[in-house]
Amino acid sequence: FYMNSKDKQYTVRNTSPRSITHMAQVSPKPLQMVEDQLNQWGGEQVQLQNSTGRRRASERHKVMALDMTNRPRDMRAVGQFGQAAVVPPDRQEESWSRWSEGYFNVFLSEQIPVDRAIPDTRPPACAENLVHDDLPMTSVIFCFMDEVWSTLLRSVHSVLNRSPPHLLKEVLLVDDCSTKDYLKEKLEAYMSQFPKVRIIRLKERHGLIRARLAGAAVAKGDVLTFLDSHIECNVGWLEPLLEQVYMERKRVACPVIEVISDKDMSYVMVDNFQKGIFKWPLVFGWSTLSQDVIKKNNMNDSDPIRCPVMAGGLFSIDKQYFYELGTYDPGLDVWGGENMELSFKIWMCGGEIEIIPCSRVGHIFRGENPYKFPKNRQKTVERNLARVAEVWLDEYKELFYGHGYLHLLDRNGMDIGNLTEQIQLRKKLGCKSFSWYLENIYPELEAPIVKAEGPVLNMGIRKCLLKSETRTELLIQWMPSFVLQNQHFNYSWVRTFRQDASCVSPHKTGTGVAMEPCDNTKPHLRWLHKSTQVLTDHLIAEASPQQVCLEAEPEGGGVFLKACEAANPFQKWQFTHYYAQ
Ligand code: UD2
Ligand code: MN
Repeated sequence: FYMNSKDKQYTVRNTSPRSITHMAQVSPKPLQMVEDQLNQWGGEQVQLQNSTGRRRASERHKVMALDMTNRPRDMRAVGQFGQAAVVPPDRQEESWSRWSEGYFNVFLSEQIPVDRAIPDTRPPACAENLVHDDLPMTSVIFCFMDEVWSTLLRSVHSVLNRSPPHLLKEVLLVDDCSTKDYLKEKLEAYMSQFPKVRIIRLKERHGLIRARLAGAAVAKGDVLTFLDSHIECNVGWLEPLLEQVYMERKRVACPVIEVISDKDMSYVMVDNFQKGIFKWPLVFGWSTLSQDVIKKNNMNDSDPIRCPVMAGGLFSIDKQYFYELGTYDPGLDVWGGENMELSFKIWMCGGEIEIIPCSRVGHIFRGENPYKFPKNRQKTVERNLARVAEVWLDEYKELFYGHGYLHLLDRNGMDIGNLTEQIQLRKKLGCKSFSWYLENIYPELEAPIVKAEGPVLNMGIRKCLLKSETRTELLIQWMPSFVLQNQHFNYSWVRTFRQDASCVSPHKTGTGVAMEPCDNTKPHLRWLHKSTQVLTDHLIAEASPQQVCLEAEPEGGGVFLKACEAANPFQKWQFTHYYAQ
């Protein structure tokens, strides 16, 4: 259902560096037609309809028009129109027993038509938007490992049925070495009905990341569109993605990811104005734009939203640009972290990531991965994230390690692989720094580079620490009226206690303390320190077998290590500034 309205005169936005012919409307939603169709279908299932056949313009946003691209074959089928499906009482047990086949309600998924209609959840303005009629064609790439048959089919049908044929080059099904018989035996036969579908069988398990690369390598479209294999594309999902990529080839366009309930398979519309973000230690999440931002930028619910990071699964990218960027780091294993890697790479190397509210795709979010990790899942994701941190985060990688991944720094038993190529690629592309990224793309993120800094006051003697210029020992000195450079210390996220590149280290023998070159991989350089702006606490040498603490000599000018005593004020220290707990 793709309308090319030749009878209208369109003013063309003059922002495109490319030539423009004329424009076409994105899967329009002529209301009268929706209503006629609804009235013709009738039935109590269609609760979204307005049977009067007329409605005021102000009511329009309340109405979710039904997907007209795909007139349901069976109006009364379970789950039709994206509604919740119910397991009959006598099939409950069966339904539960099949949950772990995909970690969602596999039983219900099987009852639902593979080409069901879903409500058109786009903001009303979307149907009136124009797109160029010479948009590039895309290859849609699905990678899957043991995907449930019914959801895989529904994913493919939603693409075939709701993509304008002239924009869909092909659908690539990259089978990442599935073990299920139905995927081996039936898939070719089923898909042979659809000339645009190609199946690629990987001989060994590649993992999601390298499977995507295998798909990209054989893709014939000018744009690559990656999708998870348990999704449903909504009406008009493709045109706005391609339009954005076409307008700016370094723009990576993501649809709004809506929710297909894992329990009842209903299609759930998500809130508007959400963007992809991360929190430390590189955990993906969503954040709703504040009213201030929306007002200040005069934003409508259909305007693209700039995202610091993408969720990972669903996006369109210019194929040549993807290769210019060096694709994904091929050293990433199986699953996880690749969305961070690609996001940082895109922003820091001159591109941009946007969520396009006019493009909407439902996705089944699952509580567990229905496939095995060749190694352990936790270790795989950690390793991937450490690669990303080492290549892209500059000095901010300490925040990543400090928020729960300190054990990765010691590198005992954890080989994160060779990074030379990735680091060279970053240089070759002339990418900006991570601090540029934080300042310009993700200013809301709290990312103090150290936990605490400034002169360090001892609570017993009320003097500050000083790094001697001539000796390796630390000394204690009266706080002068001006702050000496060698009184300025940092307490870092990786728990080193340092001045520039010198770290405070417990002497290997005796009770003294000395400075030595910082090295984050050395556990003996770590200190536990829990002070805040108002509370003071100890500095505990973390690697010492007995708890030893830094203590100021009550009389002299030195410091030494002694067994920790909770109430001893000479063991309590306070930095001048604290940035985080
Ligand atoms: C999210 C992303 C997913 C990916 C992942 C982090 C969305 C909606 N999904 O997790 O695309 O970015 O975060 O890496 O943003 N698969 C393989 N081989 C494997 C493992 C998985 O082909 O070894 C397939 C799998 O069948 C599925 C896709 O990769 O189609 C994504 O896996 P997922 O659905 O388990 O990931 P998800 O949605 O939890
Ligand atoms: Mn998924």
